Amino acid sequence: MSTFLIAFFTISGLFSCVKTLTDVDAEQEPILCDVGEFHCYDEVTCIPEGWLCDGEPDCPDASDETSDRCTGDVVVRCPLNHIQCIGTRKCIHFNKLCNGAIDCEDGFDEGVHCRELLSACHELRCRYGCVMTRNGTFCFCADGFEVSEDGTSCRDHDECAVYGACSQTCLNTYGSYRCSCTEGYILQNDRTSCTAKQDPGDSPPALLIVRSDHIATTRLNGSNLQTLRLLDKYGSLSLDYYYQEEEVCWLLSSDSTGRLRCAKMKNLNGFTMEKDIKTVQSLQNVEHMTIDWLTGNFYFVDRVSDRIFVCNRVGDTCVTIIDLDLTNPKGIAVDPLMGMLFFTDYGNVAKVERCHMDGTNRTRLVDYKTEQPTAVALDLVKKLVYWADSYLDYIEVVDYNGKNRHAVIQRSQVSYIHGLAVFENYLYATHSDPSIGNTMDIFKIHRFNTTEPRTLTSLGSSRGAIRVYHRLSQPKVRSHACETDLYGKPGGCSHICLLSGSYKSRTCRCRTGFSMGSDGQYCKKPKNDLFLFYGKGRPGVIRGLDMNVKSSDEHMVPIEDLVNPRAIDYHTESGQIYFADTTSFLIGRQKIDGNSRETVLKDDLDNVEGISVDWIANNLYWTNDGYRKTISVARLERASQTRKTLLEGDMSHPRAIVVDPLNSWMYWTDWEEDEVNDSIGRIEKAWMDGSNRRIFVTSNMLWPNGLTLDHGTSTMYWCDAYYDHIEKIHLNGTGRQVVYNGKQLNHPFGISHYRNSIFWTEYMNASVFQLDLTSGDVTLLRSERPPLFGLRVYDGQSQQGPTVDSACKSKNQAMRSKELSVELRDRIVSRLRSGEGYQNISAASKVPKNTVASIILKWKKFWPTKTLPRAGHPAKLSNQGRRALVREVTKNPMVTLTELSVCKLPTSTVCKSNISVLNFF
Ligand SMILES: *[C@@H]1O[C@H](CO)[C@@H](O)[C@H](O)[C@H]1NC(C)=O
Ligand SMILES: *[C@@H]1O[C@H](CO)[C@@H](O)[C@H](O)[C@H]1NC(C)=O
Ligand SMILES: *[C@@H]1O[C@H](CO)[C@@H](O)[C@H](O)[C@H]1NC(C)=O
Ligand SMILES: *[C@@H]1O[C@H](CO)[C@@H](O)[C@H](O)[C@H]1NC(C)=O
Ligand SMILES: *[C@@H]1O[C@H](CO)[C@@H](O)[C@H](O)[C@H]1NC(C)=O
Ligand SMILES: *[C@@H]1O[C@H](CO)[C@@H](O)[C@H](O)[C@H]1NC(C)=O
Ligand SMILES: *[C@@H]1O[C@H](CO)[C@@H](O)[C@H](O)[C@H]1NC(C)=O
Ligand SMILES: [Ca+2]
Repeated sequence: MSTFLIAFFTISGLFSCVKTLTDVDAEQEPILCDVGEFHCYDEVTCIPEGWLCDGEPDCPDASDETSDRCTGDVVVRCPLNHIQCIGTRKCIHFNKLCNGAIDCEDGFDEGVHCRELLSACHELRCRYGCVMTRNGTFCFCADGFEVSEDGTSCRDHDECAVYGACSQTCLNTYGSYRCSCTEGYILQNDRTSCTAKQDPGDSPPALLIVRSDHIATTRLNGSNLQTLRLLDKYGSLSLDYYYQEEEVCWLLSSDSTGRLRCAKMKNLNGFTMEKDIKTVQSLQNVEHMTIDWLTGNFYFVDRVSDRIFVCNRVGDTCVTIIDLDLTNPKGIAVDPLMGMLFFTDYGNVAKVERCHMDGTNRTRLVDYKTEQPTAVALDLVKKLVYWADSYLDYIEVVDYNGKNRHAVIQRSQVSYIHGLAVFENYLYATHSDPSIGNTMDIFKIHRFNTTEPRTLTSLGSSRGAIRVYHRLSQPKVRSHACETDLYGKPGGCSHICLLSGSYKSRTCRCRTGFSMGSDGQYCKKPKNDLFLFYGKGRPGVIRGLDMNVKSSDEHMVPIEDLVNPRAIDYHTESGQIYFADTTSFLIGRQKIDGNSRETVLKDDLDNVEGISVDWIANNLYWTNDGYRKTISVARLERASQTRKTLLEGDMSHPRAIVVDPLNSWMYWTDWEEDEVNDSIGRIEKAWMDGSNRRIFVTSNMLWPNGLTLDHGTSTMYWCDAYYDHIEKIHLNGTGRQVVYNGKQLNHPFGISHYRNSIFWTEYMNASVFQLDLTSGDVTLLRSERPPLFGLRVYDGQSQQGPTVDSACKSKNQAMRSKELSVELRDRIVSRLRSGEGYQNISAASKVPKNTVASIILKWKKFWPTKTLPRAGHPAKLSNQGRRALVREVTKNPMVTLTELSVCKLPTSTVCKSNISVLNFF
């Protein structure tokens, strides 16, 4: 197994290089390498010098990665007043240069230069002493001092600025320095190291290790390995503990949702009172988890939906705190005393980041010379962040501000670090090299004076997490900002309290579907739900986004486990989001509160690139781009029994669709493949029963992508992914105009109108933009990982009956269509059944025509038609009426039904909204 892997590695790493060489080197003739190339020891391969010691064997004999070549360069850094014996790990004091005794093995420190450079040294006029090396001279100072800028005089050396001078607190003094330890630790005889004090009754520090089949504990030296609990076969990758509550929690990633379990552990003696913590968000794809030991909140990294979220101790509230600019999040660690969270991510830019524990004030600590950062661990005393990089095979450290970066260890033994913990002078790490098979090593690495990692123990297992179980790993404070108040609310927050930038400051957040009150504590159900939502691929998910960029309220639970949710729409009455997943060939729905996920339609669907909800008749329209190109409709309920194809053919690639049930028109876009032969895209329209089909817009159009209507001004907006602009046109066919064609438009996909703004998604650049139609300003709302698909503004108020609101409000504030009394409804219906026209009913009952229309619509929808007496049978268009309409429309092709004012036509029972139900079921 391992030989095979290594062979493969070599071939793939070298492919371009070896291939050209093997043609030439048939006789194995030694070759010369160019400047900037390294000659492998096999004498036939040249590799770029940059590939030396990069952790990957590039020479066939791996001579570019030998330990004598590579480790020396990286790790050896000589102390002050010392010099490295070239090519070795040995450092000698300046005093030993030219002292007549050979101190470096190769005699580098002695030689003729010692005599020749005497006069040069004399001229330097060093205050303290002069160093003579083979290639030059310079001054040095007494131990504890360093040469100042003038190159000759001496000043105090700040030893505390050197990584690892003291294991905890360091005090610089003139000519020297002093180490001390913080509370709970004792200074050791070496005067630099601190070890944890053991109070009577303290359990001794121990390692907690979780791996595929059990949770185990050992002493810090690897002795006394004990199994605390066996796990089922899938096991866990993640574990943490809550010292104050003597509780250990771990994640079981086996079943479809993932499970968080916690148990009490007294004195490392096995578990009692084990329980499940049910979190409202799925933990299926969580690999790293950590506990904030002040509040008890759990922090999770979801590696599939690429976000970091936090759940409270009981799991009933979970909120996402980071989901932007996150591509492959891995390790996570918290310092609740500082209110800070640290995490690693490797996407386009590999990075180690920091933010407050509520997700705010995000700051990059490291974003260069890191390729695949994995685990992170914190030194809470010195405020240092350790992280492992599994591509560059190192563990490095920076401080909380991203400064003072230092390599702790770099060598192939530390690739594949999954878990990392810091205690006293050591790092503890779990390591498992997949090519070596099923073993997990526990390493102990001195973090200030690294020689080799010490393998404490090897366990038969794959990856797993590690923690040092000790009181001092989770220091307490007297009181923090999320302490529960008199009413049992943490930090006074009604849902969840997150520390933010310090243990003394906090942020309240609300669970999905609630928004924060003005006091910043109280969560309420928003009266009018209003948010943006959009579909995205890789992984396929539909997410919500507050229209106010600054707010982190979440109005909808993300719809996950999708592939390519390209088309989306919503229905406010049922609170449902509808989506077409083009790769799964289905149309589904889910409520914005995360409930009632259902497949609405799944047979006979090809590429459904556009869907639109008719909220008046409760129907769903969609385009289908497959072998058949169709526009179809079905009821929202019982969709598969009620589906019907309205239009077929004469389309190239039907895409977006939008219905205008107020005026009974539907519009859809049709792509052309390319620009040859003057082919053109177009927007077509038809009545919502499929009749009266006609081309609405066609010139200067190729890939019209999204469609959206502004009902207020009777305007349609669309974006063209070929011409990269956003256009508009009045629904009466006049006033076509480009509204925006700025550089942000690269391949616009979804578009949605709300009030004075247009929102759109960029497919490849994966951004969500807002265009202010008045000022022309464009704002970037969100950046995502591509691709992004359709987008809509969910407006709880938008799906009203036809102009009911304005018409009624002016006459009678209290009278709204939804509140019409039952008697009034009955009266209207009975008048209709007796054959009266809308006009008359409206006049007689003093209810606006449109309201009458919508009542009739509802009545038709729910009334069992068969049992109706003949006279009251819902009026279909009479032939006469139909002909009249057609005549009118053909005379004036751009007319809309509003203008047509169908009620004026000879058949009085035909009114405009009537057409949207036209009884095609
Ligand atoms: C001496 O030469 C070595 C490499 O040969 C170089 O790294 C070093 O900086 C040089 N020292 C001085 C003082 O020039
Ligand atoms: C490991 O540490 C424990 C105490 O922590 C000690 O009793 C034991 O002797 C040590 N084992 C070894 C092999 O050093
Ligand atoms: C946020 O972080 C920056 C450093 O990146 C810091 O200067 C600033 O004070 C922090 N803001 C808050 C509110 O803590
Ligand atoms: C570092 O470790 C080595 C070997 O364990 C030891 O000889 C050396 O004295 C240590 N150096 C310091 C500064 O502690
Ligand atoms: C496009 O042009 C090519 C050659 O110019 C021709 O063969 C083809 O039939 C044309 N296609 C259409 C749809 O007109
Ligand atoms: C078309 O509609 C727009 C806006 O509704 C209106 O301003 C314009 O006068 C209309 N044009 C025609 C020809 O009806
Ligand atoms: C969008 O992406 C393209 C290429 O992928 C790039 O050239 C362009 O600058 C990006 N535009 C924006 C606004 O990010
Ligand atoms: Ca000093």
